[in-house]
Amino acid sequence: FKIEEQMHGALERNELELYYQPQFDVKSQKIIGVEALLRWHNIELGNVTPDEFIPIAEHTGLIIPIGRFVLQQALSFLYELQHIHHKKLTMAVNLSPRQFRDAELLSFIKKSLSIAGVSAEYLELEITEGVLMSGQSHIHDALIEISNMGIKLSMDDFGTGYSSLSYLRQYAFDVLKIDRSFINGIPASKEDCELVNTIIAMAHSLGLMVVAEGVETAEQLSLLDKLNCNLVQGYYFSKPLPAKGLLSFLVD
Ligand code: G
Ligand code: G
Ligand code: MN
Ligand code: NA
Repeated sequence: FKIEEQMHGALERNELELYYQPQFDVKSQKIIGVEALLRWHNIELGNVTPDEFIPIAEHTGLIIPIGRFVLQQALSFLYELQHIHHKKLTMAVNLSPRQFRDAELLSFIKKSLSIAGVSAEYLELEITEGVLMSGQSHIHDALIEISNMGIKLSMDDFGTGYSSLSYLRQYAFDVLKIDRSFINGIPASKEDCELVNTIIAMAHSLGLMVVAEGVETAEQLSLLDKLNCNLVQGYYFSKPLPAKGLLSFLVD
């Protein structure tokens, strides 16, 4: 209850901040983009993790204004990265199921891209199977329109829910992100190695780029390279960083 009560004023009190976790190309080991991850610091509650507050934001509907704030912040930082720091990076933003019930979602995204002055191909929207499972037609239409706009669609946390091949075929996904619970098990667990191998091969057969999440060791990276994984994200390279921290990471 305390979290819900404090969440109502979090935006107005400027308590929300985006962190950015770099994503790297496995072969070149160069940074190719970042994922925006929301952080909340409240005077009374301290740091509250997104796993705690996102479900409450969803349930209360606060995810609508918060999600808009996230998109605007992320796109304005993307402009800065591209046009001030001359880094042609991509920006991945998480969308939760409730945001698709906002009739203005698509027009808001369009307007925000145009105000920020960045082109759609550099924006990637991450969704989980939870978004697709409802099977609602407005979600179907929204996903089609998102890809028609040139925005990249990414399937997040792949392997954890009711991940289904048919979702990947039915919608124009560009990216598949293997959940870090699988990456955690490699190379030690034979089963996880086999699963990761199979997921990568399947994704490639559907023309998707594959991101491994939660890469923490050189051994994991080297196996992912052998399995032809395209991109990696994880503490081995960098934790999520505040905007300033990311900028110093880029120049170092
Ligand atoms: O940053 P961290 O690993 O603690 O994130 C935990 C979860 O919160 C992840 O599943 C992530 O997708 C989700 N999350 C983080 N930031 C956002 C956001 O801006 N919007 C939504 N919808 N989810 C987010
Ligand atoms: O959106 P998604 O569910 O993928 O959220 C990513 C979450 O994973 C973020 O909260 C981020 O802080 C966390 N994370 C990113 N890299 C690592 C990692 O290497 N190890 C662990 N344990 N967590 C990570
Ligand atoms: Mn994500
Ligand atoms: Na994930």
